[in-house]
Amino acid sequence: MNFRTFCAGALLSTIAVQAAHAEEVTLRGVSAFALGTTFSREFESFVDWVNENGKGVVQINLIGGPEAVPPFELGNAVSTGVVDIANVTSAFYPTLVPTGDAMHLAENTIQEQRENGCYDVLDRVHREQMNVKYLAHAGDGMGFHLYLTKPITSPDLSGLTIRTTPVYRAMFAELGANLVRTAPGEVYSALERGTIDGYGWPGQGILDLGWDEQTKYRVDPSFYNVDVNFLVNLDVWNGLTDEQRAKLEEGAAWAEELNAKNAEINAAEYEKQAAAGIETITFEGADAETWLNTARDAGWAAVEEIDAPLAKELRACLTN
Ligand code: 173
Repeated sequence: MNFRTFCAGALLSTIAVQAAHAEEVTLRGVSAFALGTTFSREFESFVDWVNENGKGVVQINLIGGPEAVPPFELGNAVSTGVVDIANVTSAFYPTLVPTGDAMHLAENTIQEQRENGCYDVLDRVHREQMNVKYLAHAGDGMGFHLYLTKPITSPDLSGLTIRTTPVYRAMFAELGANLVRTAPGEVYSALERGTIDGYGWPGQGILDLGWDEQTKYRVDPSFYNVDVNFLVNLDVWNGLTDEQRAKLEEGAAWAEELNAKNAEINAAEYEKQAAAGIETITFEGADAETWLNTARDAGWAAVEEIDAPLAKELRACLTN
C-alpha cells in the first residue's frame, strides 16, 4: 500500500473506530522503522501482546513501516488521525514537539519517570502540542554512537560530513561537523556514494540494515538514551472505553519491561559489529569528557533555547 491509498482509506477507518467503540475496536498502527528491524521489534511484540490479550476489547492492525508512511511524516499522520497508533522517535517529529529532544537526554528509565511524574509532563506536552497520547516508551538503556568510514583521533569533527537527525545535531555541530539530515532509508546509499563520512545511530540495529558493509569505525563511548515512543491519536484515545484504554496501558507496561534487556542486547550487538569488521575508536580521559559533556551540554542548550521553563522542568525529572 502506498501513502496515497493509505490516506484515502483512513477517513473511513476512523469512522469505523468510533462506531465500534463499545465493542472490539481495531487500531491501525504504523512503525517509522522497517518491520522486523531493531526499532520496530518492541512495537511488534506489543502489537502481538495486545492482539493476544485484548481479544474482544482492542486489537491492532499493523499496516506497515516506512513504505506505508514516510518516517518524517508519521508524526503528522498520528496527530491528524490518518494513523491511530504510531511507533516513532521524537527526532522524527521535531516540528510538532520541539522540546522532544529532551527525551533522549534522559538519564533515568521510563519506570522512574512514571514514578516521579516526568511521564505525566511528557504526556501533557504530547497531548497539547501534537494531539496524541504518549502511551509507551522503548529504548531505555541503549545509547547513540557516531559511526564513520574514516578514522578520527579526537572529538574534533571538523571537515567531516555526518548524517544526523535532531538527536545528534547540537552535539555534532558543536564539534565542527557538516550536517546532513536524512531518514534512515537514505543512509546506505549516501555511504555508498561517499556523500557522507559517517552517521549517528543507536548502538543496535546497523546490521539489520546492512550498514555494516559501509561502516569502518564506531566511536565510543555512547551518549544519550534512545527514545522510541508509542503514540495514539488523542481523539481515538478519548473515544475508547476505560477497558480498552486499560488494556493498552497494561500492554505498554509489559512492553516497557522489555527495555531491561537492552544492556545484554547491546553487548551482543557490539560483538556482531566487531565480527563484521567494524573497529572501535574509544575516547578516554579528557577526550571522553569532551565527547560526553558536549553531548549533554549542547543537547540541553538546544532544548532550553526552545522553551527554557519546560527544559528546566524536564531536566529536573529526567536527570539524576
Ligand atoms: O538516527 C536516527 O534516525 C534517530 O534519530 C533514531 C532515534 C531512535 C532510534 C533510532 C534512530
